Amino acid sequence: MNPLLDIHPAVAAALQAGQAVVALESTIITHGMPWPQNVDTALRVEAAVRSAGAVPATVAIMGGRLKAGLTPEDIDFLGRAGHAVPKASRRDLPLLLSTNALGATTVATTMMVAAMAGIRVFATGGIGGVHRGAETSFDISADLLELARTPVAVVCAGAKAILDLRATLEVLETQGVPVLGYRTDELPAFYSRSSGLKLPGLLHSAAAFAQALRVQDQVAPSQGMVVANPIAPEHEIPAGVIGAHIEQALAEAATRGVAGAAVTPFLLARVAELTGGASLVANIELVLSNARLAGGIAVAYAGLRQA
Ligand code: PSU
Ligand code: MN
Repeated sequence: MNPLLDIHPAVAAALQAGQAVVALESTIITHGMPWPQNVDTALRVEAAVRSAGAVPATVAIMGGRLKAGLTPEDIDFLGRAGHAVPKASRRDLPLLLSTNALGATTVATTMMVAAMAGIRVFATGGIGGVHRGAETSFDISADLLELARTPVAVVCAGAKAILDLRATLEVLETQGVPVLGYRTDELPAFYSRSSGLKLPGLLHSAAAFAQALRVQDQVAPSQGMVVANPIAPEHEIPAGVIGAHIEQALAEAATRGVAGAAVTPFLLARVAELTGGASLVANIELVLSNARLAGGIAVAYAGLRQA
């Protein structure tokens, strides 16, 4: 095992016994939602994974250690600290770990830790992607490159329309990453079910995703997968409504010169403010839905491995 990794006893016991485990990220807690909804949601997401029959492993960096599985006290601490916790993507690990720092793991680093621990399935809200204007800014999330080289399935509601979704799908295609819809053939756009962008394929059940992961283990064992689960219709914010707020947040980011790792947290927080909190409700509901689906996939996958 990686000497920098601590696996929570409940997670270690489940992995040892070949039982289902679902990884969860911590940047969504510190940078994706405000306190106290962030802590409440993180604990509800863990409960949703348990209800599906799997063990949750929320991932973070604490005291210079990689953690797979946190205590409720750890989650509360991270949630209250919020933006004071450094956002940790792949490039940040040597600095944060060697200086005993705290770090909130993004999709990229949560995948890395999940793979080290032997966890195949991960649930979150949305992945990072190609930012609009990337042809000049070169701002492409490290999440996309991680999906190309780390064998973890990320169950998400697609990616937010703050990004260039078409370019995001193109990069994933170039990198050979399967992006499969759960009962949809369109890339979901986080708050909205539809983006107008066709996916290469769709599957209809958790069991079918588990089969696809088993096959991927055999044909592309170092690759990730995007499981695109659209927000439930009753929680959706139509693209026409959210679109204007996204445009305004993007314009403000440009005016203020927000760049680098600060771009995504800035846009997420601004969109939540501009929608008067409506986007936060949608965000919470879609993460819970992703946790339930991820739990189902992890249970089915564990069953296939034991068969
Ligand atoms: N998208 C969301 N919510 C989030 C994030 C993205 O809808 O919380 C977070 C995730 O942790 C993701 C990260 O991995 O932002 C991407 O940041 P960047 O674009 O800097 O790679
Ligand atoms: Mn970036």
